[in-house]
Amino acid sequence: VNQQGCLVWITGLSGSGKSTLACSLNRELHSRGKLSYVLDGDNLRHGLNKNLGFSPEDRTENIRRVGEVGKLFADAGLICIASLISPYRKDRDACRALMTDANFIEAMLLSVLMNIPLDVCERRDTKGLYKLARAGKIKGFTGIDDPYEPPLNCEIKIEQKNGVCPTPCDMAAQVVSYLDGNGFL
Ligand code: GGZ
Repeated sequence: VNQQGCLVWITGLSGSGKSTLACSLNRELHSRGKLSYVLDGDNLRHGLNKNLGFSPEDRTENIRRVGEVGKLFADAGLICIASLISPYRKDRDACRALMTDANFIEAMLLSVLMNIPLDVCERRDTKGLYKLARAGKIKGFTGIDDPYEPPLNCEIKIEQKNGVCPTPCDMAAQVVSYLDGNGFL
């Protein structure tokens, strides 16, 4: 593989479009002949992380594990795309620190913030989870009764323009353009 690995870390609220971006980016990279792989928080919770819930401690452990796995993929030269709410700044910072001392190749973590307002995510409510959280049937739901701390130092921000969310294609293009401009493609 003639490719510099990296870990693209997508953070944001439930329903902000993280998985959609991850999937679209993965497809775009494949079409360019690049090796990439998606680590999706929600999916990993059925396997690697199935013993974890949503307490602050469990979220921290969830993010730590995905960070470690992502580091391995990046060390192997892949563009690894991690898609997790990862609501706490300290947990994301720990992943970034982990990557800094990756020793095989100079792997890097790029943080992507899905900067989509809570009311937009809540209106989408694709899985009906916000409704359950508002009704008190899910406790500790991110954005409702558990905090989301946006990154202060992200490389890429995905945002609405004139109240319209970018398409999956546009979001992927924004990340691809960053990767291209920084020697990862
Ligand atoms: C947030 C929750 C919760 C609580 C279940 N808070 O939108 P989804 O449904 O499909 O994705 C969310 C997923 C979050 O998993 P992560 O591994 O990304 O979270 S974290 O990074 O915080 O560890 C959501 C669903 O699980 N979900 N309960 N209480 N999201």
